[in-house]
Amino acid sequence: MGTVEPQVATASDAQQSQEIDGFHLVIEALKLNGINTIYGLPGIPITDLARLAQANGMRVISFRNEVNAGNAAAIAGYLTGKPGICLTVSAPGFLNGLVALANATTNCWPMILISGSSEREIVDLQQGDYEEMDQLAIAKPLCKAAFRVLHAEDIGVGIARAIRAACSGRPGGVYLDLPARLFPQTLPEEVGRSTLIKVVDPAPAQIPAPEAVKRALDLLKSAKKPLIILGKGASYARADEEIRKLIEKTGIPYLPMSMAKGLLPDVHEQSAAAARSFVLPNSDVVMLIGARLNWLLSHGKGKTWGASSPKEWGKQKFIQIDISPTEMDSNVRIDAPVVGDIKSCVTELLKGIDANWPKPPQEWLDAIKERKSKNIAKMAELLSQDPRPMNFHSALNVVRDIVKANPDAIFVNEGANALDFARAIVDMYKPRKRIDVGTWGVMGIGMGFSVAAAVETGERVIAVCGDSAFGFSAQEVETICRYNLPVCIVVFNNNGVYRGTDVNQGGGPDPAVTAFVKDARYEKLMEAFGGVGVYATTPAELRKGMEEALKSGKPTLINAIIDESAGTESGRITHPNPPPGGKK
Ligand code: OXT
Ligand code: ADP
Ligand code: MG
Repeated sequence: MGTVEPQVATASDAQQSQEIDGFHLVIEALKLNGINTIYGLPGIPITDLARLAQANGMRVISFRNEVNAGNAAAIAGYLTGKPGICLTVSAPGFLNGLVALANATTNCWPMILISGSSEREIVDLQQGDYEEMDQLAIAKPLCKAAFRVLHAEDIGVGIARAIRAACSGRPGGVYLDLPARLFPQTLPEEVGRSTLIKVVDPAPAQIPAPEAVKRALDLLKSAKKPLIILGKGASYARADEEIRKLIEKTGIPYLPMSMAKGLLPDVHEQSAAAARSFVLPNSDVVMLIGARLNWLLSHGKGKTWGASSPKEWGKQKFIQIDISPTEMDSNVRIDAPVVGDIKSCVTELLKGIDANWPKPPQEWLDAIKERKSKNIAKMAELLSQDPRPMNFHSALNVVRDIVKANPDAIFVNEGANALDFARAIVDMYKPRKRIDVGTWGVMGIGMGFSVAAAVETGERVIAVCGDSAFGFSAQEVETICRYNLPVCIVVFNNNGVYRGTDVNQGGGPDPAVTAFVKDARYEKLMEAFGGVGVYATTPAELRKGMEEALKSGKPTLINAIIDESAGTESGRITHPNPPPGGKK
């Protein structure tokens, strides 16, 4: 079928009608849907689209590498519920953005990657265009949906479909392929505008079946050792009030996964976070709310759950609230699936919970309390030490205080030890304030997440990054300075990946594969771009640097010197790199 040439008004028309081009149709379609920020990196063929977007009142944040722009767009989606937009050039720029798009899809965050691309006829004949690549085909397996638009009159539908695909059901990443020749196409202005679509109800409520709600309530009521696990889906669902009521009305202990911390304050008496390895194997009914039984929850079986052999699998009975029907039974049997959006599901559950709801047996609560107080006492002992050089505990003891004093600040966290110790030590007090490496445990999210958190929320941002993790996106320190964002980066500098003490086992002159330049002066990177650099060797210097950064709102990088021998390999991942010979 030949291409449909856009019907362009001719000069002979009674009145010279105004025309609108593809550039403006894309911009207007985004703005029509309340999307006013683009995270990207300019270049052929999308530089003019970025310029025009900025000229037409959109905020366009330009990065130094598209993966960071993509990470920013992904977390913007999580933080706002609207799809974050990442704009890249073709081929290599698209591929850099694809890493973040795949990560957004894995984490169920709404994001749209818009990339310019080469013309179909050249790509399909593989005739060697500039940055030639069949981007749509490459994106499809790695994201939730992927679309291409060839004609200006289809831009409205293309953007609408991308928004709806990103936000509805299980949120995720969507790829939108815009070949270069689309942008200069024109339509009569009123015709062009009439093709734009304002998406109605992009994330429709999905009401659970009454029998599913009843089945779940009956099972939960029968529990002698109930546990509720809150995942990042529960944070994303913005059902904060409903979830708090569910937990407090039932009196059931809860375990927040890392990005669900703060849905209820971590100091809440029903939090079982400090008794994790006690409650998981000893619970008898577990209600998952927006949390998958994936590797982070040991797949719902094995030693973590007191169910090492297959005959013990299903030792616990599971209730799972999730918008994805096919998530059920993914790892172990789900006895009471409740399929729907979390807000609707929890609202329906609450209708069946009144003042007579049987509280969990006191012995269960007392056993948890006892384990919690043991772990908290152990932690307090570690936090009270003040070694030189600092270790993770003494540095994080400062961070813990600063976050407590600034509960509205967004806390970005990446690394291995820098991540794992922070998860247990730094309490969160409000929902959607902790953003981290997520389901994939991906390094390099730090600066992209920090930029988007500052841009989307207007709050202060505290980013605690391992020195390796920071290195993945360090160049965006310039981006943070360029937009003068209130980001306080704390680099936990222990001279390497996991630690700085490894040696080259071959005995040669090269450093160990995990080792970095010792005592690297990361703070000078921030100073190079006009920000504030702090070199901190003590908790007092770290505290002072953080307090000043939060007070001034100036881009700040604190190079926190951490004992290079502190920390363990791969953090707390239960299956670290298998050593040679396979046995530990
Ligand atoms: O109950 P028990 O007794 O078990 O105790 C638990 C809690 O009850 C208790 N707890 C408490 N006690 C007292 N008080 C309080 N408040 C409290 N709260 C909890 O503490 C313990 C632990 O609790 P936790 O953490 O909840 O429990 P647990 O068992 O750990 O939870 C299990 C998991 C799996 C949920 C948890 O461990 C988890 O979420 N893990 C995530 C791990 C992860 O994702 N790590 C990042 C990836 S590691 C690796 O992949 C790295 N790489 C490779 C790489 C990556 N990832 N990406 C890319 C693009 N390229 C390469 C690299 C390169 S990490 C990394 C960089 C590392 O170097 P850095 O320099 O950046 O970092 P450093 O390590 O600092 O040098
Ligand atoms: P965590 O890593 O914190 O345990 P996961 O990313 O594993 O969380 O799980 C998030 C789950 O939440 C996904 O299965 C996703 O389908 C689900 N989810 C996301 N948003 C909603 C929502 N609004 N309603 C119901 N389920 C949701
Ligand atoms: Mg390190």
